[in-house]
Amino acid sequence: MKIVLVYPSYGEGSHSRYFPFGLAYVAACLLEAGHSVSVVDMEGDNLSVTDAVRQTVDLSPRVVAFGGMVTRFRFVKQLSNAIRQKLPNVFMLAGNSGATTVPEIYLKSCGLNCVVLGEGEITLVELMKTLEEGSDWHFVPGIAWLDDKGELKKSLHREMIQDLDSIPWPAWDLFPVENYVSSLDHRQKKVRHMEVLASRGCPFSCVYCYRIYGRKVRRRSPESIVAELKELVRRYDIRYSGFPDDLFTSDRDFVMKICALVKEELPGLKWSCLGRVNTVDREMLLSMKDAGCDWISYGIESGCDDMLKRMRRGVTAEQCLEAIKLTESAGIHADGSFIIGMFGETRDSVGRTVEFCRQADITAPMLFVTPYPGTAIFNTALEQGRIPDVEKFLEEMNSADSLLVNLTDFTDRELMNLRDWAQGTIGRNYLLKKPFSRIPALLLKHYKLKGFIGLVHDARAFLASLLRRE
Ligand code: B12
Ligand code: SF4
Repeated sequence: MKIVLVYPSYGEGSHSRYFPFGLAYVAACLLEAGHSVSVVDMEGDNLSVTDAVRQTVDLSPRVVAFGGMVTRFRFVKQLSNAIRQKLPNVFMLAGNSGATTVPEIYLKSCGLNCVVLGEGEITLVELMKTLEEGSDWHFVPGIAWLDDKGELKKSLHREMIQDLDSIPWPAWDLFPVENYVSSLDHRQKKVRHMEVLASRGCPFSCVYCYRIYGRKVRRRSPESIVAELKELVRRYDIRYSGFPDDLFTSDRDFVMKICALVKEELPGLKWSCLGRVNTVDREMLLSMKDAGCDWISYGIESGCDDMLKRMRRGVTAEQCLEAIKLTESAGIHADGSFIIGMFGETRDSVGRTVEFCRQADITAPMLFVTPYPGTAIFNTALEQGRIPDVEKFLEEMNSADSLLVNLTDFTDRELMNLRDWAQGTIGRNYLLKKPFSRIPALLLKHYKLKGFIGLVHDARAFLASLLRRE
């Protein structure tokens, strides 16, 4: 069957390029099942909505399927409505975190025939088989649709895939892979890169997080992971990789085995991962360093224990500080992510986060807490009437750089000022700790990324932060 997979853009003018692993996995399974699969990639090819619609329509597909996380909803909506006008009989569906958590909105606003809930590999293949055979697709487990009265219906629950090694590797070549490999990586560095997913699932319960893969952690075999890395080096000459898994560092034996294999079979490859602070120890970090790991990003979120408790992080600020110091002392750069604006946030709690960053000697963007669908805080915010129009909220979503839903007792303006103050102070403390090496390095990086005008803009923002007081 002729299927077009569409990767919606993240935002107009966005320069980031994030390889769509979800779509690439389902594409690989569709190819394996013998379907004819094409990709229209707004992000990878930098397409406008008009171009993406034209490319899709020109392919005359029987099925159009949209991917992309919830932040890309507005593009799914624009694309799907335009495609429906030109191809009234095409079967349209969407998958990924947005379609899974707010299926009704996707179905109603995008004119979709159904959405795929959760893991898509097996569900989509079964759905396509059923469509091809002309049988009733409503019985395929793992989907949702609207009935004649416009009410949401769901088929039986789809069990998670237990053996991750049974899933084929992502179908990289269907996408403009060179554009991804040669784009800036998540550290804003230009090095040929492509990441690899090593596991799925997370047992923790952070209130701002949505776990599409459930609480049980499933891991691929280290052999399969390293074989995939070798294939990426062979095919695309990648020099840098990474594991953006929720919990890459949570199983010591698993990490140690991967390190041993990477060291032996891929000497010279550098890589990064996401980490959880209470799952690393010195010996493990040294092995990771030895195997090429040069960067770990920890989800720290706050430097205040009370806020960490409210977030149900299950760790303390002290543990976060220790992990960062341990990581740096093992020769690996430690990075952290921070959020501001949780229920109960105060000036004092934000001040503690700023102080935490000073002690840890790190800088990081501070994003606004956003109650993404599927999270505990989304439900609370809805109950409290803080999201009066969910669809509008989805359409406005971005990378959490602007305040969309205020969960605090501050006014919007106060919270935004507090964020600017905290962000500025964290950056200033960091730069002024080693001014002669850090300030020129930062200016050079910004010049490379944004050109002279961007550089002037950032320099002014830095100077303004020196003057700002909270
Ligand atoms: C890597 C990653 C990123 C990368 C970029 C990813 C990308 N390609 O855009 C970076 C670091 C940039 C990033 C940023 C953000 N991220 Co992020 N990210 C992830 C992470 C860790 C892995 C995503 C991934 O590749 N997974 C592996 C693939 C295989 O899984 P998948 O995409 O879910 O695909 C499966 C199913 O969803 C489904 N599926 C997917 N697509 C399709 C399509 C079809 C047609 C079908 C049938 C099925 C299907 O089948 C796939 C295979 O089983 C997830 C957490 C997670 N465990 O998934 C968070 C996650 C997706 N991110 C999230 C968030 C909130 C963000 C940010 C908004 C954070 C922020 N505050 O700035 C930004 C937004 C960025 C943007 N540009 O849109 C949330 C989304 C929450 C939600 N309710 O939707 C997640 C779930 C984290 C979390 N646990 O809360 N992210
Ligand atoms: S934030 Fe990380 S540790 Fe917390 S539930 Fe989400 S994936 Fe798990």
